[in-house]
Amino acid sequence: MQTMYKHIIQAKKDNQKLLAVLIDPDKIEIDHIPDFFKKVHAAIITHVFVGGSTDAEKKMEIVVQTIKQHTHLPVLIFPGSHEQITEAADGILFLSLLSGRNPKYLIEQQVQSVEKLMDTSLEIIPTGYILIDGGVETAVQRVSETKPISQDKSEEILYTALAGQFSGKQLVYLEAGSGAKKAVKPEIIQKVSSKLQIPLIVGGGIRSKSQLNAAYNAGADLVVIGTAFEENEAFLLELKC
Ligand code: 1GP
Repeated sequence: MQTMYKHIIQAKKDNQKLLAVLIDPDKIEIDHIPDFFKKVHAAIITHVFVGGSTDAEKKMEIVVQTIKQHTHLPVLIFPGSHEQITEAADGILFLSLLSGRNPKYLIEQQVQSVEKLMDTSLEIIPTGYILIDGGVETAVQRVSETKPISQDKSEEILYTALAGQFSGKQLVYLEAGSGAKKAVKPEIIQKVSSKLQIPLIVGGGIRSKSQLNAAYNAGADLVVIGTAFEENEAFLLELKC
């Protein structure tokens, strides 16, 4: 049963906007998780995403387990590779990198993850992942060896998102990349959200309340913020419930 996905769909219908904090296991100290989550719970955060392009210290499992001990928010893995999959989470964004033409991230990683996922209790949410130029070379770009789509090519972004929907993805994620200089432009979010029937996630480079609201007003259903919270936890307190 897709409990979390149903909730996202319902939120979209009710125009209730969702906000995920992205936790990169390479960047968080385990001891800091309890304090960090006190701030998360004071803010309007609705989801926790955990993952990164790499998991150099193989901390994914312990990070997810510790987070689960300190929150009742839904925890979804946002994995950079099949090695990051852990049963400790509630669900997984089962990503295909639709903007790229690297078979490794279109299907190979997905096939390699099946052994872990075939008897899983994780909720699997098929997600079309679209990398968009955020003005700097991002980790996703380096690791996936793919090029992002230019923000000038809004038609290509729209067609890629719709190709994802037509091929059965349940979510589309417009990603400017972690630490992007330029977030996905509201005009692009608007163009995609006006045609897309499935929920739209937007992330990468969002650092202020005004950018967050601009993404929501343009039609993002769920926004993901990582770097801005890592660098300035006080930003969580600006987004009070
Ligand atoms: C990256 O979209 C997320 O995968 C979040 O990006 O770290 O720039 O907030 P930031």
